[in-house]
Amino acid sequence: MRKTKLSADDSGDPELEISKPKAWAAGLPSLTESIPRALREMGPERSVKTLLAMNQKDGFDCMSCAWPDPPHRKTAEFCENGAKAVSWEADPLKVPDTFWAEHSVKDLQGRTEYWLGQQGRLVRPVYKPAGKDHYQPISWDNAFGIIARELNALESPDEATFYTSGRTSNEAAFEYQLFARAYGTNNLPDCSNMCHESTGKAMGETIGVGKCAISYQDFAKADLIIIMGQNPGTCHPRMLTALEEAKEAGASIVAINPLPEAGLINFKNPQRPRGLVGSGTDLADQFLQIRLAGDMALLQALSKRVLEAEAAAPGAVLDHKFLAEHCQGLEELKAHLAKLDESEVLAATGLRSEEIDESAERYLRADKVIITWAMGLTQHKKAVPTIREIVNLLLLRGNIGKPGAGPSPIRGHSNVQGDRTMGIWEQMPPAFLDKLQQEFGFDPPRRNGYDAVQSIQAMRDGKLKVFMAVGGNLVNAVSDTAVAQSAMQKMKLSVQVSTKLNRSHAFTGEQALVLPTLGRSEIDVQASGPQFVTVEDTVCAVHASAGRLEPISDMVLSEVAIISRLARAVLGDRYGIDWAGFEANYDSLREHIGHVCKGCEDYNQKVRQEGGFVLPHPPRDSRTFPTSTGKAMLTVNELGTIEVPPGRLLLQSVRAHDQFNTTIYSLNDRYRGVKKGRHVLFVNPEDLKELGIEDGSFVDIYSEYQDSSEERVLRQFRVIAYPTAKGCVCAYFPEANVLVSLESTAEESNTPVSKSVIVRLEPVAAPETATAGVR
Ligand SMILES: Nc1nc2c(c(=O)[nH]1)N[C@H]1C(S)=C(S)[C@@H](COP(=O)(O)OP(=O)(O)OC[C@H]3O[C@@H](n4cnc5c(=O)[nH]c(N)nc54)[C@H](O)[C@@H]3O)O[C@H]1N2
Ligand SMILES: Nc1nc2c(c(=O)[nH]1)N[C@H]1C(S)=C(S)[C@@H](COP(=O)(O)OP(=O)(O)OC[C@H]3O[C@@H](n4cnc5c(=O)[nH]c(N)nc54)[C@H](O)[C@@H]3O)O[C@H]1N2
Ligand code: SF4
Ligand SMILES: [Mo]
Repeated sequence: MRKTKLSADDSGDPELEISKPKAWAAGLPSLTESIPRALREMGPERSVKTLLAMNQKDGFDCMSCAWPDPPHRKTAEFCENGAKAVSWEADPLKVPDTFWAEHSVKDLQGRTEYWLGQQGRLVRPVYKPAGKDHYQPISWDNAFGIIARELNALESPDEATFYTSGRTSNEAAFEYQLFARAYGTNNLPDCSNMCHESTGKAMGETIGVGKCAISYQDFAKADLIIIMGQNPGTCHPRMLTALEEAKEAGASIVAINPLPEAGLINFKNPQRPRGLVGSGTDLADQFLQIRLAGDMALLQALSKRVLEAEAAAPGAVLDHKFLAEHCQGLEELKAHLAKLDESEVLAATGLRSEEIDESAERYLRADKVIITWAMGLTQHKKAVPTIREIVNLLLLRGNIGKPGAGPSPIRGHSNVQGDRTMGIWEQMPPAFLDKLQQEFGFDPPRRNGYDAVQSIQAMRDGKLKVFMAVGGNLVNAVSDTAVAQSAMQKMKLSVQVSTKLNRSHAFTGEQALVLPTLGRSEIDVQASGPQFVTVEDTVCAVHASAGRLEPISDMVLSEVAIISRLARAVLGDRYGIDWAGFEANYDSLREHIGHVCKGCEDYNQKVRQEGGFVLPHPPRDSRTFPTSTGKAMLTVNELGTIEVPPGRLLLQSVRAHDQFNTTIYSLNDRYRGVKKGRHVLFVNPEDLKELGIEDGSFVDIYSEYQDSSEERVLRQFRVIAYPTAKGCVCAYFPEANVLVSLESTAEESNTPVSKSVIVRLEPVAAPETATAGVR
């Protein structure tokens, strides 16, 4: 059967092909790409069963991104990347039992993510004993016994850390945080620490809720949608449908990005006949090609222009009633922005004054404005103040808590937002911990735990001994890959609950366990019968999800079952929590969720309503702002710009079209014109000329993080002349993580600064395996 197995080391990208980047996204190629892939990977029966059930009211939630489902579903309610995600998960190929004897851990270390993912589904628990270099099959009971032995031997529960990736269901997430806290620690890092943490921090402080303040229907009601630091064509493809509908209803769109991303410019809707063959919809009315990390300056400049317009026509520009009733901090903001230096803005953004004027005019002409954003804003040193500036700009004209308006962070993983609602956070507020105490009768630990970066630092520094992860691939997703790998290798025990192999299974503690789990596409039957789980999307809509496929193997357990059995092994009957009851019937978990989690009252009943329910959001629903002052806060943020020394460039890392985070579906990035290779660096042609580097040649990329003596380098990357903003280069995540110092994190949110790394390029000879790779 199928499966092109690439060699372990595909550096040099021997078959690399480069073509012109695309101006448009989706359309026919998205169907011709996704359907054959599904058929090839899953076969016809599984393809029909999965694709037609995906995102349907009685089906399962797409496991890829957190984009919401429209109120009225079509028969095929998925995009190309949703199809890739389910094809990857519902792969009928199994990692054979013989695999573990054939491949040592050392051997796995030499394999790429792509190769590891191609080996098929994990179907039995495996254990790597101390001093051995091979995993070997083990029974579930013995696996839980080992975890219990190691956890119960620790001097303090704070010597263990419990990571979650955002695919985990609400039920499993609630149970997992309950287990960690009953065991005695708040060490609950998650992928959100590396993702929208900056958003949560900025919005929590300024409007009182760290989540998106609009509903799906608001897109079609907006006059203006500003898309900042986001690549929806690849990362939230069905958002393009919502944007197309908004345009048809009269909205204009401004896109702000250093890269002219395909979907931002034009969209050919694969769900409509004319989208398949025609020229599609021009999406962005204005494209601002901003420099990396220039957004804070731009947002301040926009707010300043709004305030100047008000000064020129007093009473006609600001939403005075809203500001007076609901906000505070206007005078301070005015005084601060009056001092804003336009030349600093132009230097930081790389934009012309007229471009900023035009955006400001668009903002002033619109009564209802939505601003969306993703990793292009959250993974910078000044991410939190930048997002506070989004809030400033919106508040000035009352663009929140009314139809068609509001701040709209677009989440990444399909249930990353739900996991937080369920209590996966190293710093859950006291109100949540009090509820937990009332519900379960034990006093949860109150001291904040470690986040993702702090966990790796604590491992490196010998403060942690056990690492456990429900999903994800922390070693390869976090910054400073080499540091993360060796930090993990200091653990006494590492445990990964996973569907497929990844590099976190290759960099392990002294002892290691890999526990195979069901995916979302699979039927989950427990003692009380078939179960469903629940998830929350980026617009706070919660709904049920039930798989359609027979499980890959009867050896595999659901995440809820794994956590339940683990808790029983580790805690016995401590606090009298009915872990076995949770596993038998997920309703019992949902009963507790209803009592503990904010907005989840009557959870069992509400998630059974058709289409689920939407969580309350006071700023969105009633312009109530649960901040420390009870008002929405306009804030003063000191502009911080990055000084890039001469001859140096600013590097960001992005996702290719054929990947989901560290999962690599193929080595192609269709929209950017790259095929069969990932070791590439996109550079502005003028920068190449200034540096005397040729398009198609090879460079070593050195990161120049000031406070560090360590050398961080990516070797032999091929340079591609590309229309990125001047001075700004781009490579792929996760490869580029090697360049991000663990200590380089965003102020206030501690998110790795993956989108602005100062780098130096050094020309080198082509690797022996490289071919011309020409256009
Ligand atoms: N197919 C697919 N879908 C995904 C994922 C995936 O890997 N693959 N991952 C999921 C996850 S977890 C997440 S968090 C989301 C991520 O969704 P995105 O944030 O859209 O993904 P990135 O590839 O990180 O792209 C960042 C975008 O921001 C731009 N950018 C970078 N720096 C700046 C800046 O300083 N200013 C501005 N204005 N723009 C900037 C980049 O050019 C790029 O277009 O996608 C989710 N969906
Ligand atoms: N340089 C750089 N670094 C980044 C980013 C960046 O833009 N640039 N982005 C950051 C962001 S936004 C994020 S969200 C993180 C992502 O960090 P993670 O969430 O840790 O990484 P993923 O690659 O999404 O995890 C993939 C693994 O999850 C497992 N898995 C898949 N489905 C399931 C399931 O249903 N159950 C279980 N138990 N396991 C499953 C599979 O084994 C798979 O290999 O990376 C961050 N790192
Ligand atoms: S937009 Fe996101 S959630 Fe929707 S089908 Fe595509 S990948 Fe899945
Ligand atoms: Mo993310």
